[in-house]
Amino acid sequence: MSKITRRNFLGKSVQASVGVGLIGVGQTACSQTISSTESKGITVLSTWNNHKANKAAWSVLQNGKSALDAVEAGVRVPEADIEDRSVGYGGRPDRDGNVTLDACIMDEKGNCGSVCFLQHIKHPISVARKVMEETPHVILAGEGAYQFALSQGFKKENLLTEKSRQEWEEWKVKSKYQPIINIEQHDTIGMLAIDQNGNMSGACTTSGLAYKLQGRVGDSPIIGAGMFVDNEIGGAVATGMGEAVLRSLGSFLVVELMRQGRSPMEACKEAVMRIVKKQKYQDIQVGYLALNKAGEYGGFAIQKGFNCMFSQQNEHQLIDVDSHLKK
Ligand code: SD4
Repeated sequence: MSKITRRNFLGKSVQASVGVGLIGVGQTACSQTISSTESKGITVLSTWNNHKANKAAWSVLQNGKSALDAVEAGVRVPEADIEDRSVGYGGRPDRDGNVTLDACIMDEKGNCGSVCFLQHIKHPISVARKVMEETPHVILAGEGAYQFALSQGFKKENLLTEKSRQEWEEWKVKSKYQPIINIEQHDTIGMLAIDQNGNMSGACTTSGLAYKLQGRVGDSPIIGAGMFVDNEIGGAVATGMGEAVLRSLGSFLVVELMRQGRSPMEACKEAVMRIVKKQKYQDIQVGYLALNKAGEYGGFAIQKGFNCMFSQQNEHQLIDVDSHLKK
């Protein structure tokens, strides 16, 4: 039986974790050579406390299936979960009451697929995979994505739950658009996995920011912004205020920084610091997670309160991620 534990993943304690040999996140990153590190076996990393999603992905990997199958199966869990208010079914609507979904997926060969502004379909990640596998395109949007989903056998469903509808009705009284850090920007799932062949894939899926303008698309379905995988190096995922991630193409940046020798945590930190340097950051959250080919992970966020699920060696850990702002 796998077990779930909780630990802190703050800058200093990361270094300390190297000592216990569990994960080598903070190892003298700049000089780290990935090829010299022994494989740590199948691995899953996801944003926020998505332990059910990690476990679903884990069992797919344990059955010898691909990282691509694992990330799809993993993120389908919150997509179907009515309690997850930032993803799929049960997600908060835009300001006109429409639940609109964004998702993308990428495999170890660099193939990718994405849907954005998709309505009425519970599993946008599976539609994104179909875009990747069944079309010559990368992104389908809106009505076109919806029609494509229907043509692939997906069913039309009402995704606006009573709870979300009531909250939206209450919101309309004042109609104040001010996303709340770690609440309305919370729970988007970005997931990276390494399978038994050492291949990495990634997925990201969200209903985006609550009460956004109709038609708004965030970072999550944009390859290189919400998620990016390069099987030679590693992958990265983002959560939080999508506009800030889009302006800096964050996930691609994190992977490129790892290519230059940064550890996963250092790469995430530098990508966060680019936002801090060039954008208004005080009232927004952005968190990055990265996983390199050796199975080492790291993360960094603007604000306190970001955490992640890390699964390796049959252990699932909920880990607090370090941040630029400490309060
Ligand atoms: C977006 N990045 O649409 C997403 C929101 C998010 O947890 O990450 N929520 O901007």
